[in-house]
Parts: sequence; structure tokens; C-alpha cells
Amino acid sequence: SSLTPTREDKFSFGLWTIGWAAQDQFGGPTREHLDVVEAVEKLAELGAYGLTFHDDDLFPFGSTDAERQKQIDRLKQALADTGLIIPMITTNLFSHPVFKDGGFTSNDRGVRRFALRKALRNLDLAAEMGAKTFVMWGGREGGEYDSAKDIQGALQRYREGVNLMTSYVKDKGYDIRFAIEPKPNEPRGDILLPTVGHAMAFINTLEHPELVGLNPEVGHEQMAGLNFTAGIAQAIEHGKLYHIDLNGQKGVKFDQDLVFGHGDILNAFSLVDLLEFGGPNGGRAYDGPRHFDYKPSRTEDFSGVWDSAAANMRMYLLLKERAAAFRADPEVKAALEASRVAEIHTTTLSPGETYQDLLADTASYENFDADSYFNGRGFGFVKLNQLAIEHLMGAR
Ligand code: ASC
Ligand code: MN
Ligand code: MN
Ligand code: MN
Repeated sequence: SSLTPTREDKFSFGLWTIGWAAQDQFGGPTREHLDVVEAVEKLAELGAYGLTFHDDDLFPFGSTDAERQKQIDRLKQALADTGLIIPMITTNLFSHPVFKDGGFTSNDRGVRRFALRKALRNLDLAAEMGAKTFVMWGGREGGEYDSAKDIQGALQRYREGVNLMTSYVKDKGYDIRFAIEPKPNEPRGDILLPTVGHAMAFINTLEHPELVGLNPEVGHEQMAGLNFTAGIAQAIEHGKLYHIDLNGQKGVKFDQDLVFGHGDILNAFSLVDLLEFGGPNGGRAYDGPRHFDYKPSRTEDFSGVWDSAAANMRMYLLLKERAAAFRADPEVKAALEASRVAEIHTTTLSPGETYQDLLADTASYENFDADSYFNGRGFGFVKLNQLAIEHLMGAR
């Protein structure tokens, strides 16, 4: 059925998600290490098409070249056996204590040079594995104390780092684009490039902005109290949605990384509706991986891990089914019409009309009667929203 995940759905998972041993600030791990070969086999069985990873997820920090290569070879064999692919790779510049003040933006120059080398080495691996996207989540890039971090200098070093990465990709001829992942805080008190908007403005200052887009995460924007669907719509409108991290979050609090749809389900519904049906002609607005960056709760054993992995994909497909029903409902079409949602696509000035023409149009101002304009008529948005929620609930 349409609720069975297939490769065409482009579902992918981070190795660090299903593989999370569930240690946190207050307690040790509740699960054993998950081997990458088992992860690949299980994900393939569940209907995913891709696995993603940080360098340190596959081979622990400090591995010898031989240990590193052994893990790469084991992964490659598992991919060959299952048909799974590696759509995205990312670099861990946050776990090792050396990154306690950041990687690209540590106050310490030696750490910055080490971080660049670690990222470049991982970029070579990304190319070798056929990854098309290189995510940069700068979790430790930030601070706690205003006096301790020169933000302008830190942004200059961030830019220097990203510019170096893009030059390298161009020189090597790699078919890889970068995706910056914003997050407002955690693990740092404040993280640089905290939201989609901050990151998009930063991208415009780079040497090769066409090679750099975004990897927004549902929960990260919601931690800042922002509307994720609205942020994604802006990223799409600016041509910057290169990748996406799907998960669940309940309001402004610590990063929960719940299963997709297990947080703000209304926002998850509008998000899937946008990704699947929100294109300029009502087509797919985003064709990249549907990537889950969640954490199976600390309470779960391995069967709970795989139940939760399946739940992410099922939630997405359920929401897609509900969104399709919403779009097909004649009552919804009438409500959209009544709310004049499509009128936003009519340009405010007519084709060829100039500001002189607008200034000469007395109907637009001199004779525009704001007080009687609507004659008490409303837009009917609440009725439309009720229809959306009824479809989401399966009540229609
Ligand atoms: C990533 C990414 C995150 C973090 C986090 C690590 O690569 O997208 O949000 O690392 O999941 O635990
Ligand atoms: Mn998160
Ligand atoms: Mn993420
Ligand atoms: Mn995360």
C-alpha cells in the first residue's frame, strides 16, 4: 500500500540515530553499540534507501588508517549487498574535547587548522562514497559568554572555512554541495548561524554561494519558537533547500529529537504538504532525501529502536496520504477559493505597469475606501484550517 516505504520515497537515516547508545547528560548508555552492517541490513529491510554518517560514527576518533579502511570496506560491502546508498556525509567537529570551543571557529588557531583537515579528509570520503551532500552542523561553534567570543571574527573564520571547503570541491571536481544546519543552542549556550534565516544571510557572503545551501532540522527551528514549514518555504523560494532533517519537538525546550510527527503534528502536516504538493505547479517542492535525524528514546531496547525507525517513515507516509486527501477534497478547494489563497500569485502591479501608472490609479488610493472596503467580510481562514485538521485526523 502507499504506507509501505519504498526506495522511491527516499527515506534515509543517520547512523548516529538508530545507533545512538542513549547516553545523556544525566546517565550512561542504555543500549549496546550497533554495528554498521546490521544498521544497513535492517534499514534496507524496513524500506529506507539511504544511510548517512559522521566520520566518527563509522570509525571511532583516533582510529588507525587500517581500522578506518576496514570499516569503510565493511560498509561498502553491506551497501553492495543491500542496494542502500550514502546520500549525505557529515563531519563530527563536536564530540572530542579538543572541540570544546568549536572547530572552524575555536579561538585556538591550531584547533581550527585541525578541524579543516578533518573536514577535508571526510570530504574525500564523501566523494568516494558517492554522497551528493556534505552537511555542516556546527554544534560547538558558539559560546556561553559575550566577552569570550568575538562574533564578527568567528563569522570571518566560519566563512574562511566554508570558502576553503568549496574551493577544494571545485578543484577536485567533486559533485558535492554543502548544507549548513542551523541550531539556536545546545550544546553551546548560543550557536553561530542559529536559524535558517541567519544561515541564508551568511551563505550570500560566501565565495561560492551556489555550492552552499541548508539542512534545516524540524526541532532546531522549533527550539527557537519558529514555524518550521514557513522557514522551509522561504528556503525553497530562495533555492536553498539542499537537504532536510526530519524529527519531532514539543515546543521551546531542549533538543528532543523525537520521531517525526511525534512533536508538533500540525506543523508536520503542513510540512509534508509543502514538500510533496507545494511546488509552483502543485508538484513536489523538494526532491532530495527525506532524512530522519531523531533519537530513539533512552527507554527503548533494540526492538524499540526499529519500531521507532519504522514509525518515522510511516508518519511521513500517513501525512502524505492525509495531505493528498486534503488537496483533493472539493470542500477544501472551495474554502481555498473563498480564502483567496491563490491570489497571492497575482502580481501586485499588472504586467508592464509602472509606479507612475500606480500613482495615476486613483482607485488604488484616492478613491480607495479602507473603511468600507471589506464591507465586514472576512477571509474564512479558520474554516479552511478546520478542514485541514479534520483531514489530518482522518475525520474526512
Ligand atoms: C548532525 C546533525 C545534528 C547533529 C546531532 C548529533 O549531523 O544533523 O543535528 O549532528 O544529531 O547528535
Ligand atoms: Mn536535533
Ligand atoms: Mn540534524
Ligand atoms: Mn540532531
